[in-house]
Amino acid sequence: MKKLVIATHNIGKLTEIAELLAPIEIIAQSSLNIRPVEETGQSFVENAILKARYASKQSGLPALGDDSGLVVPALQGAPGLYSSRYAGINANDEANILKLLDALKDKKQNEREAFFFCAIALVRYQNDPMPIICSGFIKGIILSKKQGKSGFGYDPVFYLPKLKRSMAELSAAEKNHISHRGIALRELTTRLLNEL
Ligand code: ITT
Repeated sequence: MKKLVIATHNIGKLTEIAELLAPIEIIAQSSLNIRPVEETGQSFVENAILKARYASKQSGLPALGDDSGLVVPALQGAPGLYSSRYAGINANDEANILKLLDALKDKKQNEREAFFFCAIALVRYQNDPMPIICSGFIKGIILSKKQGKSGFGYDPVFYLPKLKRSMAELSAAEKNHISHRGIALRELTTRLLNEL
């Protein structure tokens, strides 16, 4: 597989995926004028497949979908599938973080436990009956204020106790090494190599 359409409009995700999948030539779906598909699934995996299939249908190329988010068990799994629009349909990272910190403000320390989860689906063609599905997760603690400037999304409030830093205080390489997306994409590359 030489060319792969990446079914995301999120620049942060795209950058991480490009680094982890080199030397495959990746094509952002926005550069092909492919609109985001409606995310109607009930799980990250279902939405990752929806994104990949739609991008493959529109482009005629193999495509990869990433559906990911932050899961806080003490908030019944929120923001979950709605992580990118937690504070509203056009919410930015700042507004989403503020809403999260507000939702957790009266919670006990052990209720600030959270997970980043990432599902990756790769379809070789639109109707691929055996998409490659990989996933990864990482556990952390939600801080009460932002720390660090790297990464994207909820990274500045996602604290990694073992590293004593937030995800936004890691370099891109350090984040890729441990992150939910890094884990899922390394599994994907192993699976792709086994197909050659
Ligand atoms: P696409 O659908 O175009 O891929 P999106 O940002 O809407 O972009 P999702 O529906 O998968 O993608 O939502 C993912 C959200 O979860 C993302 O916007 C962040 O708020 C959060 N998220 C996912 N991975 C993250 C990471 O590595 N670091 C911080 N936040 C992350």
